[in-house]
Amino acid sequence: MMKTDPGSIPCPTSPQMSRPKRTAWGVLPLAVLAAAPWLTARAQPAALDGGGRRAASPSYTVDGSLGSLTGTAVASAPAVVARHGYAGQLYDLHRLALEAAPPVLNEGGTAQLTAFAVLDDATVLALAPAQIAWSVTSGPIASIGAPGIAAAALVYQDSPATVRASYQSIAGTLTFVVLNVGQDDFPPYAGDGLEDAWQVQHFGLDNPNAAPNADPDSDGVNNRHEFTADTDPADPRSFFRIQGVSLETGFSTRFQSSAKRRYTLFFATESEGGAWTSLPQQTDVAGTGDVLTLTDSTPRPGPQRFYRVRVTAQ
Ligand SMILES: [Ca+2]
Ligand SMILES: [Ca+2]
Ligand SMILES: [Ca+2]
Repeated sequence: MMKTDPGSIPCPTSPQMSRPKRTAWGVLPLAVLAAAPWLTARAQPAALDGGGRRAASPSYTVDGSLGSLTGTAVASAPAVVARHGYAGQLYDLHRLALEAAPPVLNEGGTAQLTAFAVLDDATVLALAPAQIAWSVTSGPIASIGAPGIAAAALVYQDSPATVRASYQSIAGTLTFVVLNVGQDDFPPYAGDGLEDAWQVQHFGLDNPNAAPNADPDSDGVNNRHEFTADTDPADPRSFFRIQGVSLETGFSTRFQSSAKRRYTLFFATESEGGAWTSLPQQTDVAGTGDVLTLTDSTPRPGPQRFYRVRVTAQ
């Protein structure tokens, strides 16, 4: 910085008005401030950031780097937002952000739960699993062990589950889906050959009347056959049967169908114990949920013909 002697300030009434100026006018205001006895502040112009080089003034030096001490850094996995250039940071916890990996969990499987603290300045602080207290709010989560491993229970249908995390004074919840992978593994209906969702639909979660050989509606058709035909096992009027036949164009038969089942028409030209043959155009016909008609329009030899209908799950 250039220094200026206050005694050299030009005076309009001085004879020196005609003499050449010997001081640059650009520094005059600073010289006045330095000399004024009623002011204590002193301006010392200098670069504050040398962009990685040393910046200095008569009173201090600064070693800095624009590249690493400023700005915001963001990482996606794990999700972290950090602001640099501060010796320390004071913040308030705003909320918890929770994640599950994988986000959709198979029944009987496990998922890693993770929590992040979202701060009041929108930055994110990663939290160690041991810092979080986890609990199950609802749904088929059998347990949450350390460090944040959630174990899914067996289910009879795709089911939502909600877990809760707490950290210091804040808490958050996360809801995800537990997928029904096996159709016959849900206790106490596991391994009996009947679809668990069908058993729960008609008998609730734990009912001995749901057993395959039981016939709780006393219509002579047990639950195994009621399930195969997707009829109502609690309604004695509901079971699979042929409702009528017609010989106008070959042979036609009609019956109440289920939209969740498929139907095939077979024929035999001898006795019922003979060889059954399916009709190509009447094989695995999708049910409609209404009355369905299957037809054999081809003339068959012999005095007698026999027909039957097979029903299978989709
Ligand atoms: Ca299941
Ligand atoms: Ca079952
Ligand atoms: Ca029955």
